[in-house]
Amino acid sequence: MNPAASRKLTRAIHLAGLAATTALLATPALAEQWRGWNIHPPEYPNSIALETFAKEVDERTEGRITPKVYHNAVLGDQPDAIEQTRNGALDFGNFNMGPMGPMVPAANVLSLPFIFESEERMYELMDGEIGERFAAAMEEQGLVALGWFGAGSRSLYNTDHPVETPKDVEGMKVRVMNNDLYVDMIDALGGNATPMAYGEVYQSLTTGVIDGAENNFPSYESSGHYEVAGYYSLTNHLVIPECLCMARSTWDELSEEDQAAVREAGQVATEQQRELWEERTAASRQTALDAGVEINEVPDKSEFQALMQPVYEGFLAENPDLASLVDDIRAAQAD
Ligand code: GTR
Repeated sequence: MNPAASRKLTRAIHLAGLAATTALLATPALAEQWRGWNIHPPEYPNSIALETFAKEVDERTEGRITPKVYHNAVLGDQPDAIEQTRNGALDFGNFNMGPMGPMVPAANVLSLPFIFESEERMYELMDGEIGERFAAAMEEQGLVALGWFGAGSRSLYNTDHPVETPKDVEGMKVRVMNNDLYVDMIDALGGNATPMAYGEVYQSLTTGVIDGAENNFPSYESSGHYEVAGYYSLTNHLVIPECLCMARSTWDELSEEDQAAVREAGQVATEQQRELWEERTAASRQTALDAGVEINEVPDKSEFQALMQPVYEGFLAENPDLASLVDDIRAAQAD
C-alpha cells in the first residue's frame, strides 16, 4: 500500500472507532426486561389490561423497564407461575386468588363460597383496608399486589342437565382449580371434585373425564367450554378477585420513583380491566346463548349456602388466625 492509501486507511479506522464510541455513549443503559405471565388469550379483558400495564410501565419509566406479556399460559400452569413469580423467575402476572391459597393461606378466605354477596361488594372491600390485609399477606410470601381485577362470579356448568338444587350435583365429576377448599366445596354438594389445570378442561369435558366445571362467563366462553358443556346454572358460588401482581424481589430493586410509576401503571390497568370485564361478561353470555347454551337460575341458593357450613367450620378450625378476617368481611356486608 502506498503511504497515501495507508494514511487514508488509518484515518478511516480512526473515524470508524470514533463513530462506534459515540454510538455506544449515545445508547441508553440497557432496559430491564420484565416477563409477565397470563393464562388468557390476547383479546381477553385481563390480557388487554396487562398489555396496558406493560405499555404504561415502559412509558412512565422512560423505557428503563420494558415489560413483555406472555399470553395463553405459555410460561406454565397457574400454580407454577405463582411460584415462579414468588421466587423472581417471572416478574409479574395476573393471578386468580384461588390458586394463590396454597401459597398464601390468607388468600383462602377469598375462596370461601359465598363470602362476597356481589361483585360490587368485593370491589368495595378489596379497594379498602380489607384488600390491604390480603396485600400484606401476599407481600410476606414474595408478591406485591398492584391492583384487584374483577372476575365476576363463578357458576357451575356441565354437559347434560341443569343444576337447580344440590341434588343435581350428586355424583357429578366437577373440575376445580388447584385448592383443597374447592374439593371440600364440591364434596359438600355430593359431587366428585377433580383439581385440574385450566388448559386441560376442554379435552376432559369432551372425553368424559369430567362432567362439568365452574367459572365466570368470559372464561366459560373464551375457553370454548360452552361448546361442550351446554348447561350453565347460575349458582354464583364464588366471587373471587384476581390480582395484578409482581415479584417482590423485582419490586425491591426499583427506585422509589419507579415504584410509584409501576403502581400508577397498575391502577390504570386495573381500571381498564374492570370496565372491559363488564362488557365482556355480557358479550360472552350472549355468545353462549346464541350457541344454544341453556342458562338457568337457581331458585333457592340458600340450600347451597347451608351446605357450605361445614366447609367454613373446617377452614376456621384449621386456620383460627383467619377468623377475624372472615368476620370482618361478613360484618362489612351486614348492613
Ligand atoms: C379463570 C381465571 C384464570 C383461571 C381459570 C381457571 O376465570 O381468570 O386465572 O383461574 O379461571 O378456572 O383455572
